[in-house]
Amino acid sequence: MKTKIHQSLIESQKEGKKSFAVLIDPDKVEGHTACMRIINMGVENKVDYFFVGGSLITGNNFGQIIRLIKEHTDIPAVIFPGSSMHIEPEADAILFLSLISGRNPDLLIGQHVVAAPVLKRSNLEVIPTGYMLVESGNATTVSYMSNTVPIPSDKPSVAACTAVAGEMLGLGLIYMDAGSGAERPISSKMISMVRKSVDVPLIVGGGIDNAHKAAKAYEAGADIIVVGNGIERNPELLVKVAELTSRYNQQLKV
Ligand code: 1GP
Repeated sequence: MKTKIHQSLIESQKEGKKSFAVLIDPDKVEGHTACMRIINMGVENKVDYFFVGGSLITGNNFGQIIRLIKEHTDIPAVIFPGSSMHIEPEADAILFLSLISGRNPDLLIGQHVVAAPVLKRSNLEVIPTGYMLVESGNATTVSYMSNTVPIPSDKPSVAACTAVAGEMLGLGLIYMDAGSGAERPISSKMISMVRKSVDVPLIVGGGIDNAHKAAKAYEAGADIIVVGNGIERNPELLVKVAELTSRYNQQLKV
């Protein structure tokens, strides 16, 4: 089984290096030009990953976005799936998300059984990921679509125990998500408690719509941050978060 991207995330974490993933939600980029704009900005600013996906995809441009990324960049295209329907063999990897904050068996194991034979035949790197939704003020698409109750934002110990259980089950990444367009990103306290509780790389996303929030997530212990909605509204945010990430990583060299 391929482990290249996962291994690289583990190496980066060991070195204290931060990574920046730009989330492209296929329903939110309209047309080739808009998509290429984000891809080109990602290349110019050396983002680490493109995540592609969302909890609900209504259009048919998912595969096309992955192909554009593959044709124009060496930046890995990582599928962030909402269901077993969201598999595109041309991508580099897929986050094989188990929604461990919820108690919906379909998203803990059901969709995975359906996806398994397709993934087995593909050349995709499958990265087992403990996916944790955290309450963020408003009801997000993912909280509604997943039919689960997110972890209360003021219960960092619940988040920490959930992450530890995920790690004990062998999941190789933890992804804490406040949901796309979240009113409030995940608190520093919760990120920091989860960071101290597990050894696997930690992804944080949802509601990071300015560089200050991105910095707070990094400082609290996120190894990878994911920004989608904020970049769709203001593409310059991609430049700012890339600069921030690069500054963090430069400090490691001195
Ligand atoms: C959502 O974590 C991602 O699942 C990114 O969230 O779109 O709010 O940046 P935003």
